[in-house]
Amino acid sequence: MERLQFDSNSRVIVMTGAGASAESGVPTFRDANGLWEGNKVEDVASPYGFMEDPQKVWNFYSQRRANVMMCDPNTGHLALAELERQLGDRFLLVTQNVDDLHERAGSKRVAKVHGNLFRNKCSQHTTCPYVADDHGLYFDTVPKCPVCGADARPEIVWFGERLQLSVTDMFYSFCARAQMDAQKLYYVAVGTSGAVYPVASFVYHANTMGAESHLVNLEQGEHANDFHSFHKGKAGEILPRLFFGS
Ligand code: BJW
Repeated sequence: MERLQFDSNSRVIVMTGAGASAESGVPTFRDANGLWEGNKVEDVASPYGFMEDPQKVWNFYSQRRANVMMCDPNTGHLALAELERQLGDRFLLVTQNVDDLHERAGSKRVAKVHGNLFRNKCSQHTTCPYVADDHGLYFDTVPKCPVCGADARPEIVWFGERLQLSVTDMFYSFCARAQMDAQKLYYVAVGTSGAVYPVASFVYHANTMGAESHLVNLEQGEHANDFHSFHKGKAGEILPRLFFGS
């Protein structure tokens, strides 16, 4: 595999999915033994599921929190933190992952497009502003919003919910800036099935903006056809070679 040769005119976006955390021990969503196995998606990852059974949803997320707290960043996370140190503001990390492994690896600027497993918000978030960090586990209780008393919920983007504009804007304005500054744009997606929109369509936008696009993934699904190059393998093995040649 040829190393990507970035120079002072390169602008790089890396977008990670669940596969980037798989080698750390965080289950993916759609693989065998994936997270949805045994749970109907709409029962645990939708506003409707939460309304129907908040305790069931909190049990699921408390289990997820407990698991992630026992995991450590892998060599893929570390390579991305190093790339950010080298490229500074010409690098943007977009992640669909709600875990905190990128941050623990040292990544500073992370656009968490699907939210944050370790933050809560109010279930009445369209009218109540409450949002706070929380590493608590709630297997027997549903925590309450301290502002209005409604149920609190994880700050995660569930199906049918809009992604935060301020976060997706980081991606679009980073691409636009490459064009304004006549820089060469790279878009590298890592460990994602491309099953979930709108993030699966980011590669189309990047390609339209002139990016050279790469997918690093364990398996070559249909999503690989959307990219100029496909690199088959584990993120923790491929990323250090792709970025640093070792
Ligand atoms: C490795 C590896 C290793 C393993 N190394 N690789 C357009 C068309 C069709 C549908 C829609 C559309 N636009 C919107 C929709 C609806 C919906 C959607 O996309 N549905 C699809 C199922 C079709 N999208 C939404 O609802 C989104 N909202 C929205 O669009 O709002 C619009 C709106 C407008 C106006 C008003 C209101 C709304 C929200 C999507 C939120 C997704 N959230 C989730 C769940 C969060 C809850 C939780 O975490 O519990 O986020 S879904 C789940 O999938 C999670 C992930 O971030 C996301 C993506 O999964 P990912 O990362 O790709 O994981 P996997 O498991 O699928 O793939 C892992 C890959 O890694 C595999 O390929 C492995 O091979 C590989 N791998 N080990 C490298 N070591």
